[in-house]
Amino acid sequence: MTESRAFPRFPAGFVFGAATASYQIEGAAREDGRGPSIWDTYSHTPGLVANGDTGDIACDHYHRYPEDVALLRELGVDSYRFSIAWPRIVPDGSGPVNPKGLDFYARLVDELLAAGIEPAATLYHWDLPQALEDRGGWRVRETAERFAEYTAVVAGHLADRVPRWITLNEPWCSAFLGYSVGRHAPGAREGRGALAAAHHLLVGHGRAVEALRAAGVREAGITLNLDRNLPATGSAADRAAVVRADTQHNLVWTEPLLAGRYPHTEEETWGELITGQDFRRDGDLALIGQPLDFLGINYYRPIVVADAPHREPDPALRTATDNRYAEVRLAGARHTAMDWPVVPDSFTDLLVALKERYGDALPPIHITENGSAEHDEVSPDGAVHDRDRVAYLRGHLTALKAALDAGVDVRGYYVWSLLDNFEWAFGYGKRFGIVRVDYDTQRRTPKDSYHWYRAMIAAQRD
Ligand code: IFM
Repeated sequence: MTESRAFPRFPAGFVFGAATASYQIEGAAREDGRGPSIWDTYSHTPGLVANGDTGDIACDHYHRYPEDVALLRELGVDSYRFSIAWPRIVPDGSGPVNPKGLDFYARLVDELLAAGIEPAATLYHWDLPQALEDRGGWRVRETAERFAEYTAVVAGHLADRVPRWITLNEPWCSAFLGYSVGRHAPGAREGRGALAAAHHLLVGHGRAVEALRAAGVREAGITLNLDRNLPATGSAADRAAVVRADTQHNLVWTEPLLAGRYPHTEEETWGELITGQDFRRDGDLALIGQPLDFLGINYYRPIVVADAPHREPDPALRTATDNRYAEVRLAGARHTAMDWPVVPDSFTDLLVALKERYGDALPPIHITENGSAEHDEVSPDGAVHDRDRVAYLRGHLTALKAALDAGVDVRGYYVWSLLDNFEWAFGYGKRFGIVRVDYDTQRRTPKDSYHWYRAMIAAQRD
């Protein structure tokens, strides 16, 4: 299984890493002055998260981080991507800073550096302080300002030791799953609110980049979950549906970030983003589109899209999503435990298409997440022989190498995830880790995929 000839070979200096996020692994939700976040509120609301799961304890990483850093060192990664919990640093969203929160991340960073691992910090992986949501959340511009202040505090403390910074993780999820579909915190189902959230997240990103630059960080970027949308058939209607899906999921972010403009009204979608919204201000596009050192991309699967002209629009959502298309199951593909199709070639195609669209305006790319949830079982020998995850990782790393060979400037790859963890509305039922976590005992067991990834990294250095 671990013969080196089976491994794709990456250029010298290519960064291999593993990723996690604060609410998904830390636990210690009420410890050392941490304030409540929107995910505490959401997960404690009956019926919203599978099995009533919450992040109260999660992987108890807050206490067990030395063990987790030891796992990373043994894995041989160059870099570890973690996120900082805003409500640990500024428990009320504004006002006093909590020194114990800063200390926790300083200890984690020091532990990583001592293990020879470069820290990569995400500033916002969805755990907004509840106090800010109570004042309007991402619907209001004030939240973007508070985000910049929090960023300045954290960067002022850690910029000397953390070279790579990510402002936002997957703002599409924050804006649309959070404020339109209601499947993520804060669970709102609004039209205009979601559009305002999308815009204010981008403004917050721009203000945070300014704060990171002022603190002298080496690399600043943002992470997007970009979709590879495929037409269900070759019909003109399905191809038009793909344009609508691309506009809503991808271009709404990449156009302002990389091309300094809002997306066009292709297929009459997102009209509201084009015509003047009162939450927009002069200068916003310049702020949002300032140069980045890298673009983070999270990729998991393609989405097959079909025209759905007769779908009844949901009045609450009609200004936020164009639901004149539907997702279709991809016949013939293996599906993961998330029911996501496994199509590594789509990964190559997504990256090549991005390069074709943006050319030299596309900054170097880091794949900040890629991985799969599988139906893992513990074997009688105590091991987890997660063959499907190994095949997924092998396929996607090979597809990534094909994108490099096609001329896409990709500098790094972070597997999602180091640990099994709290998979948002799915709770603990979905396992993405290359290390199994027994949630009763908190015992960590490296799976076969961990050993495979370790051998793959080691093979690069032969
Ligand atoms: O677990 C999430 C992560 O928080 C964000 N990107 C997708 C992952 C898998 O769903």
